[in-house]
Amino acid sequence: MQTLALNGGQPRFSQPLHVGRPNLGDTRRLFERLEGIMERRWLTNDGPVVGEFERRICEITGVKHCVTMCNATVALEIAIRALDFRGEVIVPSYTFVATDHALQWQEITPVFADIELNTLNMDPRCLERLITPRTTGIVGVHVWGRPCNTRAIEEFGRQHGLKVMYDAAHAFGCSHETRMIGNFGECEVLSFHATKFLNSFEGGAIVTNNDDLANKVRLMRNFGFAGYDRVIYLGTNGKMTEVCAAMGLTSLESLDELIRLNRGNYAEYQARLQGIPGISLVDYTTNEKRNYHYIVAQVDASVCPLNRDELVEVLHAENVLARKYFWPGCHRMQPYKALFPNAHLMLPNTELRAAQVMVLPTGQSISKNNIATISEIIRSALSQAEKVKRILSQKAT
Ligand code: T4K
Repeated sequence: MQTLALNGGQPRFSQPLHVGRPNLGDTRRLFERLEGIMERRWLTNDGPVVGEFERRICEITGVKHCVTMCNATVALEIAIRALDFRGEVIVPSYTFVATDHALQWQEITPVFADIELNTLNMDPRCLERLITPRTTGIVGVHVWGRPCNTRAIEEFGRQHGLKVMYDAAHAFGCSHETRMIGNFGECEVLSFHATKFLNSFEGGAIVTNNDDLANKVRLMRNFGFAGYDRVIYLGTNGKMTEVCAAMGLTSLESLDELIRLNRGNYAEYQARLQGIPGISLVDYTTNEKRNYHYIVAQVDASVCPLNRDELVEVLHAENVLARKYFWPGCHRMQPYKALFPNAHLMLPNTELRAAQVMVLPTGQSISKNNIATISEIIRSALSQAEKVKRILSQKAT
C-alpha cells in the first residue's frame, strides 16, 4: 500500500515537529535561580521568587494585582468561584476544554455562545438569546491571543447585571485598545503552561485591578489562611511553586526575542502559503501588541482540494504534528455532548471553524527551512489531492 509520505515513502522529517514545543529562556539563569531556591529552602507557599514573578507580571501588564496559581485551570476555577458565578454562565464552546470544565466542575452550567467567523471569538450578538433567569456571568476567551470584543461583551454584562471575566490563557503580552490584556472585565486568567508564550513549566495567574477580588483569590489559593492557624474563607491549594516562578522569570527575560522569532516564523508561513486556494492564516493586527504564538491555518474545503483532516493526515505522515485545536468543540466532548446533544444546532460558526482549523509548529525549535518544507508538503499534497484521497480511502478499508 502507498504511504501518505509523498516523497518516496520516507517522512520528510526524521523527528516529529510538535505544536506546543516549549520555548526556553537562558537555562544558566534558571539554574542560578534554582540554586538560590535550594539555599533558602523556601520551595513554595508564597516565596520570594513567586513574589518577584507576580511583580514583574504587574509591571508588564499594568495590572494592579497578579495572583499566581499552579495552573490556569485552577485559576479559572478560583476566579469563577470568587466572582460567585452560579447557575448558568455564558462561555464559548470553541476553546480548550479547561474553560468549560472550570464551570462544570463546580456544577455551573456552561451555556455555549457561538463565535464570530472572522475573529473566532465569542460573538456578542448571540448573548441576548442565551440569557435566562439563571445566568450569573460571562466568560470570554481571547482565542489565539486575539482579544474578544470586550466593549460589547461588558456593555451587555452591565445592562443585565452580569459579571464578566476572561480566559486570557493565550494572550499574555497582547494589548487591546491600547491597554494590555489583564485589564479587562472583573479579572483575567493567564496560563504559563510549558506550551504557552510565557512558560513556567506549569502555572497560571489571576490578574485584576479589583483589590477585594485580589484579596479573596489570594485567600482561596491557600486554603483560606489569613495567618498562622487562622482560616477565614473556603479555599483550596492553588499555589505556584518557587521553581515554576523561577522558570517564569527566566522565560520573561527572553520574551522580546521570542516575539521577534514568532513574528518572523509567522511572516515566513504567510509568504510560503500565500496564494494557495482555500488556505488562510489567522491574521494578527499590527497596531496592537501580539505574541504571534500560534500559527493557525484555516482550510476551506469548498475551495481547497483537500479538507483539513486530510491535510493533517498528510502532515502527520511527514512527521509534522499539526493539531486540530479546538476540534470537535467542547459541546461535542463529554460531559457536554451527553448533557446538550443538540447544542451544535446553535453553534454553526463553531462547527465550521472547528472543522477547518489546523495549528502548525512554530517557536524556537522550528527553523525557516522547516517552515519552507512544511509549506512545500502542503502545496505538494494539494497538487496530488486525488492520490492523497485514494491512499486515505485505501487506509480506511
Ligand atoms: N484556557 C485555554 C484557552 C487554554 O488553551 C488552556 C490550555 C487552558 C485554559 C488551561 O491552561 P493550563 O491549565 O494548562 O495552564 C495543550 C496544553 O497542555 C494546554 O495547556 C493548552 N491550553 C492546550 C491548547 O494545549 P494538549 O492536550 O493539546 O497537550 P499535549 O500534551 O497534547 O501537548 C501539546 C503539544 O506540545 C504536543 O504536541 C507535545 C508538545 N509538548 C508538550 C509539553 C507539555 C512538548 O513538546 N513538550 C512538553 O513539555 O493541551
